[in-house]
Amino acid sequence: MTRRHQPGRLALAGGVALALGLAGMAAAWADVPGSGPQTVEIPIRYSRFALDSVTVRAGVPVTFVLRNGDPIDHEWIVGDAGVHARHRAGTEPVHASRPTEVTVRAGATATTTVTFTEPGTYLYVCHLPGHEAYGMVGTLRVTPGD
Ligand SMILES: [Cu+2]
Repeated sequence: MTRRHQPGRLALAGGVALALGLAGMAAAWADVPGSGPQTVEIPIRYSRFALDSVTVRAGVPVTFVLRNGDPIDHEWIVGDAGVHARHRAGTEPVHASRPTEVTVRAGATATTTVTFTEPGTYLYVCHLPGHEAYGMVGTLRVTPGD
């Protein structure tokens, strides 16, 4: 069972806190409870992740559908601080070999399925030049599984 929320329709308090935490970004989030496979759609518009907070459970496969509505390429890289430090300094122009590192071409949709095993708070970031600084960042929380 999948429960997805349209941007801006729920949990105003959480959205406000998130907006403050992420420099005023328009906040939208998805909380995907349950133990079956999940799907989360993350639209990309105007060099932002339109869904900028996602909560999933550890041990549950989650398919991320990344829809790039922009006329330029983006990428979706999720991980801990070490992963992002590496990509900030990295030179890989295209990501295709890891489910947690995905290139999303202009106007295209990419999908990837990830099963997170470690509860914690992670970021997903576009590390193309200037995009992170512009605000192309989202938060992924992994809660303990059943
Ligand atoms: Cu980008």
